[in-house]
Amino acid sequence: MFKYSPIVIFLSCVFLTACGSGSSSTDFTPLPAASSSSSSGGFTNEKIKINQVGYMVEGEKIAIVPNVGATEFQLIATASDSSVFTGNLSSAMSWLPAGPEQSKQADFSSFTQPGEYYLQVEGVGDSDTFVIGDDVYSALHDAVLKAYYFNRASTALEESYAGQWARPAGHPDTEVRVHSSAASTARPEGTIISSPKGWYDAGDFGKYTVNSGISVFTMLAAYEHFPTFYANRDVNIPESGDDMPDILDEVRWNLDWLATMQDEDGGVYHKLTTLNFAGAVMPADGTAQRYVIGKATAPTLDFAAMMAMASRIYQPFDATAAAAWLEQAEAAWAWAQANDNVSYQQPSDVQTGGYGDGFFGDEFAWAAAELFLTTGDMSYFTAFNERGIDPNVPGWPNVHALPYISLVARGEGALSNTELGNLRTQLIAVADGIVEDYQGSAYKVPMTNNDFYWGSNSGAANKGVILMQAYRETGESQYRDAALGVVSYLLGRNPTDYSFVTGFGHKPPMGIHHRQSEADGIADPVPGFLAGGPHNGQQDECNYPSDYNAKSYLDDWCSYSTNEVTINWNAPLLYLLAALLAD
Ligand code: G3I
Ligand code: 9MR
Repeated sequence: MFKYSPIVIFLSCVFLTACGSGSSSTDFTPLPAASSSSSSGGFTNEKIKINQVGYMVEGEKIAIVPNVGATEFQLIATASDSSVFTGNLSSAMSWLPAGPEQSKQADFSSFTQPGEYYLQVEGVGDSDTFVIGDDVYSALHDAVLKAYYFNRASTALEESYAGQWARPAGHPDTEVRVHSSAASTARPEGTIISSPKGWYDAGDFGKYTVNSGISVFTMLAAYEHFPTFYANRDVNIPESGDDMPDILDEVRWNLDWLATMQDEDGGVYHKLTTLNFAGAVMPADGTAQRYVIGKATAPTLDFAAMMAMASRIYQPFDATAAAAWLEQAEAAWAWAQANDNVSYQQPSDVQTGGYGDGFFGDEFAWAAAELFLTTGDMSYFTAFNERGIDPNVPGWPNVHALPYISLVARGEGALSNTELGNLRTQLIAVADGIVEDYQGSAYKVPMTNNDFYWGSNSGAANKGVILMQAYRETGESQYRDAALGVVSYLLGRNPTDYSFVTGFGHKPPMGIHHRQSEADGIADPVPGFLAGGPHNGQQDECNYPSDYNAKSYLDDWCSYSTNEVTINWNAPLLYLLAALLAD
């Protein structure tokens, strides 16, 4: 704990107009904490941690006040500069991922008047201003969806859609070579195939089938669960105004590419990339030869699941594509039955992303469930059951929960009440564990020290997706509150003080590991992307401000382990925001 002088702060609040303005007033010099070993989240950076984008009217509204002696907080309306709510701070708590710091919670959940506010606590500067309102995540949701447009391969981004981030087309991918690792009798090494469109995976220009799997699932689930929310949602992409919702137009860009990734025997290529990562160049300048690389069980099953799911969802809009995709899904399923244990091995001449996985039970279960829901063929449900897969928090190599989410959402009528009830109970049990972690955490986020791995922010967001399944099923507010906690964590209520989405919040990431954003000469990165987030792996060997998991984050191009962006990290945030907004 640091020492401070309440009198100095009180006087400065009386005499300085800035004190009540919502901007930070730091007219005192707190003494450094004896126990803090780090400058990140240290005293040069101490402030009240809020959701910088804002809070929804109903549900949890909490800010975190680190290292403070005060016991009370005030909520101040910016318009009148007067206090509208006084609350007690919680007792001081520590959170293992944030190191020895002690923080208190300022809980103003019961205050439900929309407007603009800031928080005041004696001994720390005022918080930044924030909004309380029901539409507070609407623009954010749309930007998170629009980010996929910014990562489209094989097309120019026109100014009318991309604004200052307009750019020439990159990677036509009409002359892609079959790598030796992907060769077959029908398509020997060196065969040229056309495999255009799709999204760049991340800050690199690769297109990876496995990582598309969970991304496409999560986006299509958002549409399948909240069709009304998406019906007239215009995010200003070239297809806006056609007869399909924009989210389906956007995902279609990737599905059209995926449909070209299947070999003639039904097996599916693992990825389409160059042999090495490009430098920090614009897409149009990444001109090295591209290859389809590897053919394996995981990409083939992910493909079967995605195409089966897409087939039922696009059926009302494009019956021809829907039929073709289902045929492709079934061919992929058949290939995987005959090749059920082929793991991807990175060839020695290839350096691009691995996305390797050695366990396929969850991918089998997921593909089986999607094929069942699309065809009604019970043998697929039997195949799902035979795998004996239990749900858990999803990630790209771990799709155990995906079949549960689809079956619970869509299984009514096709499954007995007992079958559905069992699936539902298992999914809710995962959410219950997440709620427990949320309630016990000083930052009110369901993240334990073990959850901080490469892409930790997506782990948090995926917990939010699971929580919203339980909320949809039960209507119990504890699940929604914990999901709101995840959103607040990602948007600034965290030890780094960053709102982790580009373009949103008072302190968003500016140096994401994203080639276009690094190379385009524009100060602001492409908006709407969720940064990977803190963890102490530090694989890129950049200079991090702290080794504590929740503080080991660097907003710099150098940090590809914490500050890259990818399609599978944006997707759970998109789902989470859609679920909250559609409620
Ligand atoms: O599987 C182990 C697990 O058993 C263990 O408990 C856990 C603890 O750290 O680690 C798990 O392995 C991690 C693996 O991801 C699976 O989650 C590795 O430590 C971690 O280093 C690995 O990170 C992956 C990273 O590539 C490096 O391979 C990220 O998940 C993955 O998102 C990222 O993907 C890259 C693509 O290759 C290329 N495109 C950009 C993309 C994002 O950075
Ligand atoms: O830029 C690459 C990023 O997209 C990947 O996620 C990351 C891990 O595979 O690798 C990055 O490329 C780095 C390479 O691995 C090592 N040299 C520095 C590259 C980034 O500048």
